[in-house]
Amino acid sequence: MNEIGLSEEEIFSLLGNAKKKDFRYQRVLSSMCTYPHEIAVKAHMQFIESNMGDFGLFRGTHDMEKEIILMLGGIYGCNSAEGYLTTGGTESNIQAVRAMRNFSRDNRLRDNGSCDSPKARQNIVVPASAHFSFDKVSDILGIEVRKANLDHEMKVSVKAMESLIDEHTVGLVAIAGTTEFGQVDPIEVISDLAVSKDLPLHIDAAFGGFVIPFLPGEHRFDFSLPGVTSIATDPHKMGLGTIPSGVLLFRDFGYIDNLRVHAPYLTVDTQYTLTGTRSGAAVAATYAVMKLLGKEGYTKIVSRCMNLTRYLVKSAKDIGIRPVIDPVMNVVALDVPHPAALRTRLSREYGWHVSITQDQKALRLVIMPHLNIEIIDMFIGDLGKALDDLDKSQEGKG
Ligand code: 0PR
Repeated sequence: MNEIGLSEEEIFSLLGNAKKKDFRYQRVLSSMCTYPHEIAVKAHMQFIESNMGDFGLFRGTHDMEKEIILMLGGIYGCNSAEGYLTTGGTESNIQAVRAMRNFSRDNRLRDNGSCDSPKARQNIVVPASAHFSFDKVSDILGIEVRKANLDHEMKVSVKAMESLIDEHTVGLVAIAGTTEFGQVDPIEVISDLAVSKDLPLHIDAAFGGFVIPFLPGEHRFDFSLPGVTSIATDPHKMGLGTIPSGVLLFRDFGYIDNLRVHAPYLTVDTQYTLTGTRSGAAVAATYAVMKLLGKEGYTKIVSRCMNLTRYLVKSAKDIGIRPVIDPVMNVVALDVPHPAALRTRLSREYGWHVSITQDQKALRLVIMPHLNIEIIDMFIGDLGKALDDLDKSQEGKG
């Protein structure tokens, strides 16, 4: 650390240099984040000091948080949903599984009069397409994460899920908007399975939560299905809020109450969150952008992203590349030869940031609001060139 403080001018020069090294989103097709909406930035700044970890001190911010939960509960089919703002999908998933685990522990306590851990490890059953945050869940909570196979459309096979359930299963997870394919699992059927097995069902809608409700077709994924007990959705992805902002919603207080800890020093004496200190700025940002856009505004944004996605898929088909599945939302996996090499070439030679699927078999693109037709045209042009380059280098090898 420097002995004496620098001048503001020197600081801004340092910040400017750091900023120059950061990529601009315009050439990024690998990210589920984007520029936050202008109003979200303004609101964030206005509430920059607000701490939701001690919300008794920040009642106005807390009222906004409650209203976000009410608004999202409203579009997710449950006006009485409970919840709070997290740092994103990872925290929401950890907390949702922690609630399931505690729910099952409390049930055992009630049933057996003892909460001794069962000899076998507890488990949850998730789709094989689950985000890697569930591997963190497993590590942190010491729970086995059983991964059920996908079908040819990259949706989880409900039969496979059912076959993995046993007496040590504490809950199920389904995904509304998978990280790699943007696919929605057959959540209606999984909800029935959860009800029949008397297990809680968490929906990871970190990406899809701000997309699916604004798509024309109907993909049922929310509390309107009786088995769904919790939902994770991220304003800092398609919600156009600021980073970090996720939302975790529970069907009712009975579930969130499984996360209660006594908080003796605070203005409120219980806490349900994972982190203590929490950003009130992200609450204000989410509230502001949701109020400003309303359903109409989000529908326009989603519809623009879907048009761009369809345009990208058509342009890719024109150069002989097909998507692994027809896109359901604005995430596309393209079936290309040598995806890993292509990704490197696109980045090194052409300055594009794209990703590949876990199995390394497809190029993965996320069509976020920072993209437009001109950018997609440029990208497809460079993709064609990069494929030709690769063809030539393969021929050279042959
Ligand atoms: N659940 C799903 C379905 C996700 O896609 C993600 C993140 C998460 C949970 C975890 O969310 P947080 O990262 O907010 O905790 N999906 C993206 C991914 O891992 C996140 C991302 C965003 C990655 C921007 C890169 C990037 O530039 O691919």
